[in-house]
Amino acid sequence: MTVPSEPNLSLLFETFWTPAAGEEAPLYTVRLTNLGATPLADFVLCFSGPGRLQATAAIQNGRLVRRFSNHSTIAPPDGFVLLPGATWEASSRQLSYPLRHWSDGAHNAYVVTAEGTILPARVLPTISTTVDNAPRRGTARAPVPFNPPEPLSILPWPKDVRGIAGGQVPHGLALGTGSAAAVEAADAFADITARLFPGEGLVRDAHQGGLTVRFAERAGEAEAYRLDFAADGVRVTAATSAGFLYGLITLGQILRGARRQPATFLFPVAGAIEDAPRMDFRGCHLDVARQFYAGAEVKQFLAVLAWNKLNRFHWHLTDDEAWRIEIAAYPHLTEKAAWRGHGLSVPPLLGSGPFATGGYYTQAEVREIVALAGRYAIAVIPEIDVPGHSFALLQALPELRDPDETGEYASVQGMPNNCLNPAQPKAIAFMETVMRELAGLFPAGILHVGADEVPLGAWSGSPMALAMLASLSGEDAARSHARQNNMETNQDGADDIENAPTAVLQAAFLRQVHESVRSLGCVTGGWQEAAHGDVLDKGSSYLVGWRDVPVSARLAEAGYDMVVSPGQAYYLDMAQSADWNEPGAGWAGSPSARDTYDFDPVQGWTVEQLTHFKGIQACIWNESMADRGVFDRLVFPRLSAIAETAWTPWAQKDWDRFIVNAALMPNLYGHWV
Ligand code: TNX
Repeated sequence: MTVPSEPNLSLLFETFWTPAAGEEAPLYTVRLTNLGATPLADFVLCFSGPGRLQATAAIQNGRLVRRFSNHSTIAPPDGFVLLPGATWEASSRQLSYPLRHWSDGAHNAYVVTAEGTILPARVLPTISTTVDNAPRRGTARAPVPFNPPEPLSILPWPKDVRGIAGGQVPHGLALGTGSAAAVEAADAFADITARLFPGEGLVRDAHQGGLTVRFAERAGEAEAYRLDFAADGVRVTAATSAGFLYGLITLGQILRGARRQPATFLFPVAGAIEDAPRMDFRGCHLDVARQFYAGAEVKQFLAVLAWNKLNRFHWHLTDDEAWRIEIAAYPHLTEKAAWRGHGLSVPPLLGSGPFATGGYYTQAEVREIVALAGRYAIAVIPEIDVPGHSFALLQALPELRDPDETGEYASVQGMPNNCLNPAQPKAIAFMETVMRELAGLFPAGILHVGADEVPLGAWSGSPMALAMLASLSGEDAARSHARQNNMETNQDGADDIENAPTAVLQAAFLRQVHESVRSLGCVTGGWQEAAHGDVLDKGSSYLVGWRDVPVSARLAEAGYDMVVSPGQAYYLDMAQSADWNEPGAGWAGSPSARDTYDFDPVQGWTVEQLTHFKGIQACIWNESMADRGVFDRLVFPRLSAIAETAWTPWAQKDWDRFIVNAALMPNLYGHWV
């Protein structure tokens, strides 16, 4: 790879979106301007972002050289020279889906010359030619009124608050000593507050004005706690370090509220809070494959989760776009599949840029993160997303493919041949090894194996898989499946595999993987599609329902333990309104913070179905989270809305109280509106 060596060349890349109007198809226009002093000839232009051209899109004033998922390479008409000051404009009306928000457009672009020199361009946010274009970034905060619905700043709101009377607000909390569990919680609390609110001195000694906090032990529910307020101090009573930590977090929130908004919130000198969570599983998922988050960012995020009393971190470690965890037995994975870049085995995608971009976590770093999460009362659930979503992995380890596979099928994201092969013994052995290494790293003993979005045409050109299918479902099924190969219609969307031969093969794969997870003494997690073929043992597995709202109750009815996370309410990558200038995705809708808060995850569930309800989860997919300002806008305060539904009794939820208290909650990167 050559680094730019043309000091006189400077390029500007702009994109424009004109929505469909009447009979007229939509129009996506890209514009490259030469702001330098040297003419540019004989080049191709590469760009990527969530939105993508169709595989065979026609280009006006140019030609499509290559489309790989959302990475496009186009060339100008033959003989074209981009003179200093001049602009080349090309366009297409054929996209896989219409752009809905500014963040759907290209986020990165570069030129490659005939000699192979890479020239990065400066990229501006995609402009709509029809509506307001001020791209929104940063967390929105409601103003804090003088007369709040409740005079205490707490989120999620506790089960029972009684006899509260306000008094002089202390400057901080002097944490006493107590049992090992209390000391552990006090240390974790000091650590969390130092991370989230550095310099505020929430924890301070008595000689610096800290109010005395005493600890008392009691038997009872692990995550429950009680706070007793008196003029000379506060007593925290709990059964475990998690309970003590949650008591301290409530106390810390009350104190911050009263110090930062003294006209609005009080600090109690009398009264009590008795609290315990509504749900056992209070989760948040983070995709670190599409965008990479360094260990430091993950640790900071864990502190944010703890402050919301969330207790499960679903760590989406692999996807088509990258593999992010060191596996000792397969060093190629992180050498190759953790990086995207021009000419690498995974090209630049989702705006990641021409030069190697990405990263991974070593096992030592994973242990550190898991240990920190444990101190914050958070169990970490790693996900290895298979058999679909495995393009990066298969680029690093092509020997896991069927060597005689021919033809192409593609995923909904336009990824070619991206599935681990159920009939390839090396692929199964790979999974056994990976699961064994993970079981040693993640003490919570829950291993999530994905199983989402396997394309309808998966394995349709693999003789090994077709032979397996013939033996499981007969020759007719194998023949019909083979006809899915090289079908253009596989490109954008065909992933509804229920009752298709594809599901039979996926089930055969999952049966083997689940068996190895069970032999390690671990529980298997999966997305809802893992139910196809009904091969998971329901006593040692759980599913996450995501595609629509009714699916979770349906699968609970079938006996699966369910975590509810419908895209329509809990996918934090969805934009918060349908407006173009709001960032985010839109396939599942555009839930506002209010919509997310008001969503009832078990509405209409029967008593029998409710026995399989484990809890809820926020999902942070991030194809559209081009920068951290977009992350802060999309994730907050909706993360806290989900946290309050997970913790607070339904009858005690109150939007007006919530949105005031949300204004005092931390975000991750400090981007506020
Ligand atoms: C669907 S949710 C996916 C992800 C995408 C997400 C974007 C799920 C199990 N699969 O691969 O990132 O939509 O919203």
